Formats: sequence, structure tokens, C-alpha cells
Amino acid sequence: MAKTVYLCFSTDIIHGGHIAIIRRAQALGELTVGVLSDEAVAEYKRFPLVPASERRVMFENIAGVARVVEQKTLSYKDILEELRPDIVVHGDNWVTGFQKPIRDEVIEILSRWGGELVEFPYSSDEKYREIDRRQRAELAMPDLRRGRLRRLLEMKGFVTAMEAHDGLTGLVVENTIVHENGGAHQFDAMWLSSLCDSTAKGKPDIELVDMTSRFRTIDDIMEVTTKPIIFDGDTGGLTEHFVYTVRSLERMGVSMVIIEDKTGLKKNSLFGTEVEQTQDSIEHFSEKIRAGCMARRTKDFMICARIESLILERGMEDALARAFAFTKAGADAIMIHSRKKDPAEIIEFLEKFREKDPTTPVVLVPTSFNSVTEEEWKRRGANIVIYANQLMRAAVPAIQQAAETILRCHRAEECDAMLMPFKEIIRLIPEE
Ligand code: SPV
Ligand code: MG
Repeated sequence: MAKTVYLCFSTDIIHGGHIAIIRRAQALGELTVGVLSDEAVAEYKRFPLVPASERRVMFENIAGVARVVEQKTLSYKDILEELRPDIVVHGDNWVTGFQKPIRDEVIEILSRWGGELVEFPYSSDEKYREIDRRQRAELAMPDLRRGRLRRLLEMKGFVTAMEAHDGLTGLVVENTIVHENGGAHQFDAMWLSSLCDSTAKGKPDIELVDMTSRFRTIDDIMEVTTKPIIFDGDTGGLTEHFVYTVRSLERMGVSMVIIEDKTGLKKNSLFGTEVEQTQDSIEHFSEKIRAGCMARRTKDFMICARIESLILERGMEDALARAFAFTKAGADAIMIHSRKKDPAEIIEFLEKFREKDPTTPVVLVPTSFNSVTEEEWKRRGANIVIYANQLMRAAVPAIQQAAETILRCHRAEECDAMLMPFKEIIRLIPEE
């Protein structure tokens, strides 16, 4: 009887290198191809340009592929236990590096039934690397980027976003990846915070930095990244102005705008009731949401209503009434904010909101209530967690310390130990 062979792919396109490894795998026995799920590809590599359903069809139509299955996770455990193949084929690129634990697990599982791992030299031909670069460039295009937040929400149900306020922080959010247990973890999206965008310009967060300038920041970030962008639209301004903002953001390829139900001179929510702030009426803010929804051209672009009732100490009932009213007005998502260290009021809001509305995405910014893990927020019904200002807060003490050290020492030598060599910094910056 022919041996059974298993080979898994995450690729969006099939090139000569893939065909070569398929041919070699076929020569070993009856070949089953695994297609890695969209969720697993997005988590360890980048968002797939072609969804798993289409990637399956691609492989089904290659002569000699006996069948195609979906591999849900980067780990081979479940699929191997299901298929119990005699042979697993893989490139030799996982002998070292972050995928090594996955390889070790494959070897251990195969040993249970006397299976074998066969590795072929991994092809890192320049023309294949060029294809990958071009695919990444595609992901940056507005039409492809815009809908990706919605698709991530559908795919994963839970998304994380990290603040970026310029091209460099955008690159950090785009490229920072941690490897654990053979898996990989990265941020899904970027948050364009009004607080950090203003702070980077040395200005207060009071809608003083105008939209033209905010758009310039978006453009700087978009030029060097591919991840979806959630834009902090402050109050959205006058309804008559907000509709133009929606059009511009949508055209640029932004995925979501969040506007808060405040009016007049907006101050940052982390000040709470220490400063005078006015909440908008349910009717007026609903009208703004409705107008924004009418103005957009695609359903890909999401409008999120941010509720400030807990920040302004107006109570849970008011927060919930607003959440239901704004959803009814067309909001694609709700953000509920709190500046308490204790997450209790956010947890209570989630419970009560989810009793009546199981589907509308809920966005959280856990700057103050930061003790709850992403896993727990997901379980409690949140869908987007935004880390709104941590990169900026990490940078400020570091640059202040460098400045003080040089002033104190009257030279830069003592400061050097705290600094990253520029050679390493420029590695973050891609060259065309
Ligand atoms: C921002 O990052 O600008 C926000 C979130 O609006 S918060 O600062 O918590 O209000
Ligand atoms: Mg803000």
C-alpha cells in the first residue's frame, strides 16, 4: 500500500519552488496538502491576500494532490492526530529558528506510529523573495487595507491594536513579533491616537492639531506599513465637517474612525471630571453617526461610537442607553471608556450590553484598567483592545534620561550604554 504523505502550505500563490516540493512529496506516496487557516497565517506571517477557501481550490487543482485539508493552527498536532500520515514533508528552514518547537512536536507525534519527517532544502531564490515583497506592497494599497479590520474581526473575533504616531512607531507596530512555544504573536492593527499625535507635536489633546495635520500622520504611517488603521476622530467636529472626514479617511484606506460623544472644547478622557467637559445629547450624536454612515461609500469602512458616560460619571444606565441608541443609529462598533484602575465597571457594561446585543463589536482602551488579559476580555465579549499610548510613554522617559545624562557629563560617552546603535535602528527601515 502506498505511504501517506502530508505537506502544509501558507502561501497565497504557487510558484516553481512550491511545485518542486509537491513533486518530491508525491514521489513518496499519496499526498494530502494542508492549507494553513487565515487566522494562523495572519498571526505568524502577515494577512493572507487570498483566503483559505480559495487557497484550498488552488491546491485541489494540482495534478497528483490526492486531497486538501485545512490546518487550523501553526502546530501540526491536531491534523497529524487526525490523518496519522506515514510521512510529513517540510522545507529545512525550520531546523532552527522560531518554528523549531513545531518541528520537534511533529517528530514526537510521528514517532507514536513510526512516521517519518522528510525535509528538503528550502528555496530562498531572489525571485520568490521579490514575489513576497510585491505581495506585501499590495497589502498596503487603500482598497485592500480598508476592509481588513472587518475581515480580521470576522476571522478572529478579537483584534489588538497598538498606538502609532509617526512612520517609525508605525514600523515598530508593523514588525514587532514575539515567538513563544513555536507560535508567533503580533499586533493586528494600529491606533492613531489624538493624544499621541498631539503630544508628538508638543500640543495639548484638544482638537488643536487639525485634520490636515492628522491626515499627514496617517499618510506617513501608511507609506511604510500594511496593517489596518483605527483613527481617533475625537468628537468628529461639526456633523457638516464629519461627513467630509469620513470620505477622506475612507479614501485613504483607514478601516475605522472612532468618535466620542462629547461636544465643545474636548479634553482628554484621562482627565475625567477634573476638567470641564460636556457630553453630547443622544439625539445629536446619533444624528452625527447617521450622517457619517450615509457619507461613506463602502461597508468596509467602520464608524465606531465612543461613550464617555463612565468617564464623566453619568452612570451605567446612561452608558447602556447610549450604546443601544448609537448602534440603532448605525454605529458599526461601540467603544466604552473608563479611567478607573478597577475593571469592574467595564466588565459590568460588557455583561449588560451583551445580554441584549451579542454581535456589535465592542472596543476597549485598557490604559487604566490594565490588569485584565486579552484572553479574558475576549471571553467577556470585547472585540478590539487598543493599547493607546504605551509607545509614547516608553519613549519620553528614555529621551529625557539621555538628554539629562549628556548635560550632566558634558559629553555623550556615558549616554551610549542606553542607546541603540543607529545601525540597528536603520534595520527597521525598509529600502525599496
Ligand atoms: C487617545 O489615545 O487619544 C484616546 C484614548 O482618545 S484616551 O487617551 O484614553 O482618551
Ligand atoms: Mg483621543
